[in-house]
Order: sequence, then structure tokens, then C-alpha cells
Amino acid sequence: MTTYFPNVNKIEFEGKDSKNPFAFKHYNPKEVIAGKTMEEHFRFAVAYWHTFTAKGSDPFGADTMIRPWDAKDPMDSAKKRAEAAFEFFAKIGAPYYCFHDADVRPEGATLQESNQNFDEIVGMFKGYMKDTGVKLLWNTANAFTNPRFVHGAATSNSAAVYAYAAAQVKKSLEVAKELGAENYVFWGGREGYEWLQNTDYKLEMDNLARFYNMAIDYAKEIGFTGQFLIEPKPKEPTKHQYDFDAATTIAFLKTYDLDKHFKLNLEANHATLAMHTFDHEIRVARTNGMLGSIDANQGDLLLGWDTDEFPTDLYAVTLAMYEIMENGGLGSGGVNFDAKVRRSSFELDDLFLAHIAGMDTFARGLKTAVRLKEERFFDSIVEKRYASFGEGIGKDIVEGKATFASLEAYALENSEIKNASDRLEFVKAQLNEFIY
Ligand code: XLS
Ligand code: CA
Ligand code: CA
Repeated sequence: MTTYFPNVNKIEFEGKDSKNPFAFKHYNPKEVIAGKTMEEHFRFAVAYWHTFTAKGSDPFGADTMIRPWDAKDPMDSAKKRAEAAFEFFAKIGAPYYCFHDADVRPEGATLQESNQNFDEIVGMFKGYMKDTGVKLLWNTANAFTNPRFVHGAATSNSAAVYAYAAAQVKKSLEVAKELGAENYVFWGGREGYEWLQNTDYKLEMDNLARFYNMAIDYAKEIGFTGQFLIEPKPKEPTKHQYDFDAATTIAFLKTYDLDKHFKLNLEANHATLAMHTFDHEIRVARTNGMLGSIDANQGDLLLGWDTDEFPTDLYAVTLAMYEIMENGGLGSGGVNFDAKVRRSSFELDDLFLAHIAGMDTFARGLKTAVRLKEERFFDSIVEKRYASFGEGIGKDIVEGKATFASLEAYALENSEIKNASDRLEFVKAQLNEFIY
């Protein structure tokens, strides 16, 4: 077997005083925290597209990353890439991976040829998964890169494109079943509009719902039982994407009676593009019982693009982990590094260093989240803040006993209202003490 990463051995936990850059300082897979090992809490996954397929180009510049799995023939490249990917998964110690069809196989001249290429790679994956024990967290169909999706896929104005996208998802569901994927993701990069005035919004929404219904039927037909996930994003590449954020996506699913078939895959950078924090998106999903999985990364607030950086922001990750813990974990989901090394981090070793940074950041976030819970930091703030709903008129409101007349009677007697300060600066300084 060829080695693609000869300089790197299996990454081990060495503790926070280690000076070895190729070691975990905080992520200790076997350490038990709040009743589960860290490995079980996170279910870390490596994103095939960013780590093995993308090569550092940006809208202004060409590839900076020359990889040892690059070959002249695209199918040769795909095979070597698969071999390299599994060597990487095993060395970094990620129990899961995720991919789009287009990341792993070259597109053929016809749909049949694309499917044949796909089958060949899936056959290799099956063997490698067996050898390494690495599992598939989720797969998905790329219905956005090819020029045929210029006007959308399941919301295209072209029925032929709609059919093509359906065929692609059908194939990806078969692959999901074959590889035992624990989830299947729909991300609608081109499902939206460029110009509202040439768009039949109602038809596109109805068609999208029909598409999802057909996917549900087909999964049932072939016995695929993984969790369906929708990944919200407000824009980019499309000006306006229909699955704008968690709340919009949940409303869509409820409108079309699809909510019991789906959960959400939430991405940190998509949250910030929607002008939300990541913890906001997770809170909305978990409150509705729809938190499925997360795409771990971070954006750059100065750029405003979907820069998909590796997550190193301890503050944001801690608050996200707190929400995940409050949800009782991620169930069949996991923490997928939908993150790419910067264009200037073009050496092979950077792939390891970036994942170590992300995994260590999540480990620290988890530990702090558990302490925040144990010490009831947020719980006691919230309890105190809403105490008025635990007694008297507030209790009546919560128990559904109040009416406008009873509230008016109360207000007439109690019009002198005394609000309490949130002491935000003070409590945020206390939060800093937990985190740093
Ligand atoms: C792009 C999305 C995409 C999904 C899967 O912004 O993050 O990569 O995660 O199609
Ligand atoms: Ca994503
Ligand atoms: Ca993204």
C-alpha cells in the first residue's frame, strides 16, 4: 500500500503540556466526560471535498496545493485520493467521513458513466471502511457545480434538470444504503433565486417539497433508514437560498408536512452569513426537536464570505457545545469539519495540524460547557430572570389561566413596574472566567 503521509504517524493525545505539534493537547478520545467518551460526544468526521478534492483555488487565484494523489487521468486521481483519504482518517483518528458524489468520482460523459465511476470508487470505500473501521456520517449529491444546475436543481425552471437531479439523488441514496451512511444531507446551493421577478416562487417551493417526498419514498423502498438532514444557508452561490436559516427551513418543512422526516445539519459559517450566531441556530433547531448534525467551521467577519475556516474560536465553540449538550448530544449526527485549510497553508502536514486545532478546540469547548452546566451558570441566570412566571399572575399566564380581562385587572392594580438590570457586562466577564 502506498503511503501518502509518510512523515506523520497516528495522532495521539499527549496532554496540554505537550510541545509536539502532531499530538492532541485536549482531545482525548477515550476520556469520559459527562457519561460518554469524547469520541462518542463528537463523532468527528472529515469532509472529503475540502481535505482531499479542493486544491486552494479562489476566485482570483489558481491551485496552490499539489497533492501526491494527483494524477493525469481523473479516475486514477480518484482512486489514489480514496486511498490517501483513508490513510488520513486512520491517522487523525476520525471515526467518520462525509462526501458529495462529485468529490469522489469524476463526472462521466453520460449519467451512466458517472454512475459507473461512482460504483467503482464506492467499491473501494467499502473495502477501506472494513479495514479501518471508519464509518460514513453522511453523503450527499452535488447538484450545484455542473453548469446544468445554473437555474437550480429541485427548484430549476427546467423539468429535465429536475429529473437529472432526482436521478443523482436516487443514486446517492443507493450509495448511502450500500455504505451504511448514518444520515443523508440535502444542501440546496442553487435552490433559490437570482431574480424574484422571473421566478415562480410557489411552483419552486411545491416542486422542492415534491422532490423531498420522492426521496422519502425511495429511501423507504430501498430500506435506507439513515436520518435525512437539510442544511440551511442564506446565500452563496445563489443570491437568495430557500433554506435561509434554521427557522425558515423548519417553517418550510412544517408547511409541507415534512418535519417528521427531517432534522437539520447546521453549519457555523452559514449561521454567520444569515447574521446569526452558531449557538442561535442550534438553539432554534433543538427547541423544535430538529437538531441533527453540525458542520464545524467558522467564517471571517471581515470578509463576509463562506470561508469555511477550521474552528478555533473557543468562545463560539463553547456556546455551541453548550447547546449540543442541552440537546442531549447529536444522536446519529456528528461534528463534521466542513472546513478547509487556508490557501496559504498548502503543505500536506497542514491537513493534520488543522484538524488537530479543530478537534482540540471542540474538546476544550465540551469541557467548559460541562462545567457551565454543573455550576448552573446559565440555568441560574435564566431562572432568576424569568422568576415572575413562576408565581402569581405569571404562573396564570404560563398555565393558560389568564385572559386579557384578568391581565387588565392586574395591570390596573400594578402599573408601577420595576425591571431588574441584566448586569450583562458582569455576567459576560464571569463567562470569560469559565472559558479562558
Ligand atoms: C456549502 C455547504 C456544502 C454542504 C454539503 O456551503 O456547506 O458543502 O455541507 O453539500
Ligand atoms: Ca456545510
Ligand atoms: Ca460552507
